Amino acid sequence: GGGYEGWLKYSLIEDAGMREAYAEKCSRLAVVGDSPVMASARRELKLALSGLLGIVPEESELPDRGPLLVAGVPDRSQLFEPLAAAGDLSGLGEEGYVIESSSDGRVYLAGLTDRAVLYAVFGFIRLLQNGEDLEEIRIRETPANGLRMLNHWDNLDGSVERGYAGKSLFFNNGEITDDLERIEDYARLLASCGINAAAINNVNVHKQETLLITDAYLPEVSRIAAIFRSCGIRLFLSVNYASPMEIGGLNTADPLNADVAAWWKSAVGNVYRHIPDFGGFLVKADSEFRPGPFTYGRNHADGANLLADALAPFGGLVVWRCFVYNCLQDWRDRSTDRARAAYDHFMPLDGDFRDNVLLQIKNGPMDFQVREPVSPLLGGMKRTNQLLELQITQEYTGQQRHLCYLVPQWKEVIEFDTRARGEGSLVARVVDGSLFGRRLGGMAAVANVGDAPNWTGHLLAQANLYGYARLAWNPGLSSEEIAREWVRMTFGRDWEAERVILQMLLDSYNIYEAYTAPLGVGWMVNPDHHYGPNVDGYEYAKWGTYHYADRDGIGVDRTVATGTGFAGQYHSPNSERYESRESCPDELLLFFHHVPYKHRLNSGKTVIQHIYDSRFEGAERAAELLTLWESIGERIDEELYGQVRQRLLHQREHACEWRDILNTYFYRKSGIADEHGRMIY
Ligand code: BDP
Repeated sequence: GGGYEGWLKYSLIEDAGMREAYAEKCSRLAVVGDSPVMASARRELKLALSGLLGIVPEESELPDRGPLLVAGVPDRSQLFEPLAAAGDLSGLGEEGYVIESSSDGRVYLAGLTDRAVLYAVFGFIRLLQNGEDLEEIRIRETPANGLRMLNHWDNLDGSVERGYAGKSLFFNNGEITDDLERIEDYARLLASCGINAAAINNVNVHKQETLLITDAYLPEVSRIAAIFRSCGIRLFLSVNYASPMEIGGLNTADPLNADVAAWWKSAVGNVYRHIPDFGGFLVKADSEFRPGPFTYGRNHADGANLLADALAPFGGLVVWRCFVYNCLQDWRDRSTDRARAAYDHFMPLDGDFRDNVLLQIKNGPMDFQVREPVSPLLGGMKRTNQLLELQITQEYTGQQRHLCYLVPQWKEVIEFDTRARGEGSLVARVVDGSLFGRRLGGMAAVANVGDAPNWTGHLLAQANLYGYARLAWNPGLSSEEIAREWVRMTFGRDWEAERVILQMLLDSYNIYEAYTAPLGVGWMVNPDHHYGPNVDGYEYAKWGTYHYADRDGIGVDRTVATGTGFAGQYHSPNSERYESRESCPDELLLFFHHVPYKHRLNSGKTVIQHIYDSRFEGAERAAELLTLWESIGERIDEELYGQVRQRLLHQREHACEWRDILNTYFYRKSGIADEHGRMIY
């Protein structure tokens, strides 16, 4: 209860007709194979059938005729002969699956590997949860992205960097957790929506965490890896670039030094002795005080390739982050605009990385703000594997106290046309590898979970975890399709509740944007913890200058003509579109331009009036979220209803604080009154 089951809440389907029709199809079950993954598949199917349909299917591997649900890899049993005869399965790859019914009442859940069968099983359960028709069903699904990864920013002491849902699921007080049951349930949730990789420790690797790749921790880490394995998930670890010095006793971590290379080789060999399917390393280097190759006058290709060579013999990957910038700048010249940094560092290295390196690029050039343009590095590089990095944990988007369904933001990112190879060069195609014919690619995202009873603190924030995973599997799904699935699976099938929760989810990102920082400026938050409004909190800090508001105007000039030149990092015609005030989209105007308060947006409003209007409107709409939720109070489990209501109450109040502080600030700066006289000064 309390949201713990998440979207795998298998409550009895209330519609008796539907339930019975399903029950008939599922009355007999044959799961072929008994590997750990197949055991997960069998267990999950039985759990779902008993919960959703109230049945315990008769299990048999050799049934004669009649209805039968069959799950497995086709060439392992004669049961699949009709399926194999019906179509070619060879294109499914390692993770693709089919769900097909036959005329004699059978339903096949099949794929070429055990993992694929597990996905077929979860796909089938989702059909039941969503009330889909099983007659003449023919589904064929293959994931668009090879890597569908989560990054956990968890520390060994049990804290979670930017975590808003309690303590770590993996670590506790300097040890690996012994609550493995919780990890099993977590792995089920992830597998159900197709996550296949997860780094379990923070990218900021501190002293103690450096030891995770040693015998001090590997025996316990391998137990987590085994649970993950049974759900088709490969475990990754974040590593400290200076490990050879910190734990290897060397006096350098220079990537071109032979002793350093030998040290990594032996460290990696040891990891694989414990975890034979270990995924690889996630690395944050030369960023925010983390060590890296710059110390030795080497570049990031040297750095990444060193680790890649150690991992390659075992099939391991290096996920190397591009979040590299000077965090102690005070921006006196254009070369230090933080927005430019990732591109400036990595573009010259395009083509220099080994095949088993993926560069992980944050969606925007800055850092997970509510609104940023898409990073020009995505689609900038053409000869390098690229992984899109998103942030599920709501660091800058309300910290899981505000409702902010992020899938609409992510959809805008993956549908952005980079123009790298002319029209249609979407980010989705850059990262899935198809645009430039890359073998590896995918998405990674910072997880939003912790040991909170409902995993994510805000119950509705579960939709972000689910949504990210579904999008990584199939970027073509719409925000609404994903939200609808999640609502049905979590709350059951109640049309009125579904309509209302969908509306709340789908509007929430725009609402959040409307009462917080306007038109792409970002960072008007309290320093350090990043929660709540702070108009100048970062404005004069050495981390960077972000909105440039003075008495005459606001915004950051990032044009080529008069600013930092950042707009020039995009392919044409995006670069020209951002360069000009007229064609720059309103919502990004202040990211690219410094304009007078009375500058007119394409919407027809002045910038200052837009600021006032949208903050008033945003706060009003935040209050409506609560009203909407209250309107379905009777239809929702009381405890869940109460959890969410409490957060929406806080959001309503906090949105007013945002509105008032922002509006007062801009009124004082500009001296221009609100046209509608809503403020009393
Ligand atoms: C920022 C976070 C910081 C992370 C950093 C990163 O504030 O906690 O360490 O990103 O991505 O958003 O490395």
